[in-house]
Amino acid sequence: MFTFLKKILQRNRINKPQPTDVQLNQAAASVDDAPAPSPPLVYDVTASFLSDVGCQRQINEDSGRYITPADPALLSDKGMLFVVADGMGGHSGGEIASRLAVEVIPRTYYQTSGDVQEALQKAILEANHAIFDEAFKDRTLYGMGTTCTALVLKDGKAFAAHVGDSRLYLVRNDDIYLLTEDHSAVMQMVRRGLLNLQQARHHPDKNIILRALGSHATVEITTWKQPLPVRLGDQFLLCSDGLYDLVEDAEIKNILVANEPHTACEKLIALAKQRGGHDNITVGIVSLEAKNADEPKPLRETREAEVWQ
Ligand SMILES: [Mn+2]
Repeated sequence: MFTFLKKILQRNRINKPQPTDVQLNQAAASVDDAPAPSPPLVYDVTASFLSDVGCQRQINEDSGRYITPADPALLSDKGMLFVVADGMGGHSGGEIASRLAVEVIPRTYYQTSGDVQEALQKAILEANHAIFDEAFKDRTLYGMGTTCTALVLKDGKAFAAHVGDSRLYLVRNDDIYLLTEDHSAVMQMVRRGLLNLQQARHHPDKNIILRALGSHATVEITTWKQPLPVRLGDQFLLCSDGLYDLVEDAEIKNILVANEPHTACEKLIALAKQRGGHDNITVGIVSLEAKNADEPKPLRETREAEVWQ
């Protein structure tokens, strides 16, 4: 395993002592010692996204979406995009903010040529503007915002960007790794040594986030300086806090390892609801499998996340 990758994964491995100041973009600082994959990694991607209102809320303010361009040239140029957004704000603000995020980010991303990470960053900034402008036009929506966690898979590499407390995990070789660090008040207290991770999990302020898309004219986006090389068998999970508040990382891992993506999404949501489902729950699972050369899979159409209740 490449040294830099080992460092990322060890630093972010769940159930190991975790440094609380993990910045994946720093951990992934050098790929100089990484040989080019030869032959290139060939894989099929199976993805499933489900979003559920939960047991206590009246409306679902989460949104999730994944896109595999039907145009082979666009797929080759920009890869596949996966995004989860968890909206907040009065009236229907949260719902509108998260929906705008999952509309504007893919549209802008696929219209922006060039570097993947730059295009992703531009797309998220564009979503920030769109949400902020919408709130400016309709004062009942003032202050609405959304989290955003986005993943791109292209040429055997994963690129990510996030704002807020939605998360990206990786399940690899029967381990689970948290690849994002929540932009939340409790995680800041953990970094400062005021709370441990277990206390943070149950803290009354655990839902206070420090950054959101659309609530201000500008936003600071966390991205990786280097992409993460993927492996066959890797499974990525994007989720809103409605899942990880109620389901432990080890449980998430066990469900992903034992089930294909759609079933795993259903089981994760069912488990969160069984435990109270106090928030909306959105889960997206992206699984990289060996390509079956005899049965080429048709390219998938763009699909909205399904609502499963
Ligand atoms: Mn939430």
